[in-house]
Amino acid sequence: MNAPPPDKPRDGLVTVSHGNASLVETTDGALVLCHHRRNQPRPVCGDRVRWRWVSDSGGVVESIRPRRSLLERPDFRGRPRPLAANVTLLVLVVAPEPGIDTGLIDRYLVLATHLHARAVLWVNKADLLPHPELPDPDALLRRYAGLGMPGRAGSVKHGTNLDWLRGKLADETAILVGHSGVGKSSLLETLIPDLEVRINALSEASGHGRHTTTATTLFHLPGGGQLIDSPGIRNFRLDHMDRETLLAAFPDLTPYLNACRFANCRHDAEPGCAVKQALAKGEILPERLASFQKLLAEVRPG
Ligand SMILES: Nc1nc2c(ncn2[C@@H]2O[C@H](COP(=O)(O)OP(=O)(O)O)[C@@H](O)[C@H]2O)c(=O)[nH]1
Ligand SMILES: [Mg+2]
Ligand SMILES: [Zn+2]
Repeated sequence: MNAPPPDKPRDGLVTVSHGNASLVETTDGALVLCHHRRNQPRPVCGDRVRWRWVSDSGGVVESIRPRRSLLERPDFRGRPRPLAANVTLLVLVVAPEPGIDTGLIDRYLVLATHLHARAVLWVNKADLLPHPELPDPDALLRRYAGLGMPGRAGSVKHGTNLDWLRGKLADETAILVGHSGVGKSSLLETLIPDLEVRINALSEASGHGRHTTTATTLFHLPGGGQLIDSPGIRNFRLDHMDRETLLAAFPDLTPYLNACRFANCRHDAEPGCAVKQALAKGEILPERLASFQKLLAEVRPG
């Protein structure tokens, strides 16, 4: 590739960001290693950037386009560190093995609300259903569909219901999240048949030899849309989110939370507790209330 100097800024998409450089996908679909400017915010996976050539093989990121959203996770000191930008869809993968933790689903629902992103629930390993430790996947899927997180049970192993998921992914910038062992890597390999070829192209373009599978990376889907694979998303806390965001993710509880006799009701043993009454009548689920109270302790007060 020959660069006509002096080069003008061009549009690009950050595929993967290392410490001081990003692999930027050009509008022609080529990958260019672009260094980051010092004293400038660091681009992350999913960022739309302006970049330009500085040599015949490499470039520099000039600026980051305004972000639609920024997904962060805490670093070792608990400070939020940017992980991926412009995510529009969270794909939460759960599975009967290693087991389904509804608290985790509730947590991701809050994250989606915080990002103004859509969310879908993929119950993987449906070939293992019915499962003695999993109550009723249909009830679970109905519950979360009612909360704005539509879902399906399917199997990567048997290829069932994958077209439903492909349909949800088209035109989105999606990120795969969920516990280790649920099948995220298997899903990525199925959704992107030439994954290995693409990973090799990334390694070659970054000049680092092997592409590290621990780096948050964006892949294009054959049916349109982009999928971000991020091993780092596993742990995240809600401390940088606010109470309003949490409430917005619990529309099933909000009608009751302010209806108790005492404004400072802890929904424990106080008389006239609307939440306890709703629980007794089966209008709200104990699991959801437990999630809410746990998450409330984590969010920013106010
Ligand atoms: N029975 C069954 N096993 C699956 C399915 N999808 C993935 N697995 C297996 O689950 C294990 C964990 O999968 P992996 O993709 O590494 O999960 P990850 O940790 O979320 O990336 C592997 O042994 C997979 O072969 C499925 O649909 N059914
Ligand atoms: Mg994996
Ligand atoms: Zn109460």
